[in-house]
Amino acid sequence: MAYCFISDLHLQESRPDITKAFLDFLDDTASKAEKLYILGDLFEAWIGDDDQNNFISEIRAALLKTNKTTKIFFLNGNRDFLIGTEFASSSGFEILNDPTIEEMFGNNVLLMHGDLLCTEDHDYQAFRKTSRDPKWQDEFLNKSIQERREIAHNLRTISKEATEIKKEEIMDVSTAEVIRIMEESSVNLLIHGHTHRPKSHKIKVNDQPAERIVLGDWDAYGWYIWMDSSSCELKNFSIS
Ligand SMILES: [Mn+2]
Repeated sequence: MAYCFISDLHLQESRPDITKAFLDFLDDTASKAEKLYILGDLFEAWIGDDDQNNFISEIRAALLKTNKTTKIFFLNGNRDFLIGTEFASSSGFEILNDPTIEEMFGNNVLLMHGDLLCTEDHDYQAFRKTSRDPKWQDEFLNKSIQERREIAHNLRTISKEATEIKKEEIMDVSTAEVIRIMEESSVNLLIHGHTHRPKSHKIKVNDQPAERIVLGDWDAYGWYIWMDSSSCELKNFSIS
């Protein structure tokens, strides 16, 4: 028995190399696991489950196929926070809350996208709070697809400009917040993505040895974690 974890693929039509790597990964690797956890930012952008095209249909078909061998879980990232139950149920996966605690091989594991850990980024946390409000989401989703596309594009431009002037530390997780939430959740393993800084960090939580494993974004390399009863390893493979 094994579990597989990925995040931050940022799938988009303009990167067919990453889409192909993902489809191959589902067939060759993820389908051999009992469970696949997609920890957010599967897509570069998402403006609602009703915005459909051939590209999205291809991904949905691949997820449905994988779902025959592997149970798939997803938690929303900051790019695809609008993926909802319609796309989830038609693609054969289940949406988890962020954060989620799951028992895995006798151990409690904390799963997050990772954006909640970036507590130093006050502007982003304020936007996150607004955009996760059901009322804001209803209003947004009731706009025409064209209007939503324009708003999403403008938000992206503003966010890009803000990101360029933010300090590196602000864009990373707050170590204090990592310890706080791990202690509060009584876990010794945290798995997340978002920061695009793939690495396994040995830390201490409640004076006990603990680990925080950060998944990488898919670009020149694809990143995943493979967990079984005896090990939990961050792995990568070349895409281009
Ligand atoms: Mn993210």
